[in-house]
Amino acid sequence: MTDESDSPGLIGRIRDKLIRSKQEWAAEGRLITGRPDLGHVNRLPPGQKEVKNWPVLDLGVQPDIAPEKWRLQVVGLVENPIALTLDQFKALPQQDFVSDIHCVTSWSRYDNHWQGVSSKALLDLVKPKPEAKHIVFHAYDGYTTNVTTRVFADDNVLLAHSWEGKPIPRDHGGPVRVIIPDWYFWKSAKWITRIVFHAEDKPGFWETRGYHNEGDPWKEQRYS
Ligand SMILES: Nc1nc2c(c(=O)[nH]1)N[C@H]1C(S)=C(S)[C@@H](COP(=O)(O)O)O[C@H]1N2
Ligand SMILES: [Mo]
Repeated sequence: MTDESDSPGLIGRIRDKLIRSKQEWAAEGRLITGRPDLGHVNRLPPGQKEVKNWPVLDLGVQPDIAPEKWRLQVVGLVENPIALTLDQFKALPQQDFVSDIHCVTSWSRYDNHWQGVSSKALLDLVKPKPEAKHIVFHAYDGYTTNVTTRVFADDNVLLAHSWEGKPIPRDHGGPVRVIIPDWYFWKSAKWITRIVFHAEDKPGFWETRGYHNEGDPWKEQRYS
């Protein structure tokens, strides 16, 4: 198996201190303004600041996946489970996307140009069964995060391999990462390797550590 997400020791190597401080933020309700912007009147969601750079945030393990070793499995409650190589992934219909990033730690970055495979194209390929209402993303660093199949099916969701015309660098989740612009960025798994469809919701890494189960920036769904 090329999937190292289940190998022992990965979670043990992650930055315990960073995780603890983020959990403290959650416990304190840090950054909550109490003024949600349900009508999306402002481009910048409440409590956010625009940045021009692109900060790196992860658990401190940045897997180095050789392109020929990379695999994407899309499995679980689907009619056609698949396991793709990077070449096969890049042979799927490609699309360009532009979207803003909103990280729960308060930075937002406008107008990111992505290229990759739309979630719709993937869904057409695997054909989720009617009961497959929930998805868990599994990454090469052991990270997981959950979304509903409905959110994944949104028009602006993709599996991206390029940003601003260049391959997504390793620290930002290359060779391939998820992009879900309508949710805080912790839902956008870097180093994606497995997408599993479930009947039941299965909260992921941050969702079981004090973060909100959804994550709408305009509703300030930062913490649970
Ligand atoms: N595999 C993986 N994906 C991840 C994370 C992670 O630790 N591992 N961190 C999440 C969080 S909390 C954020 S804010 C974004 C950061 O992405 P960036 O480093 O490209 O800005 O990745 C998300 N996806
Ligand atoms: Mo984050």
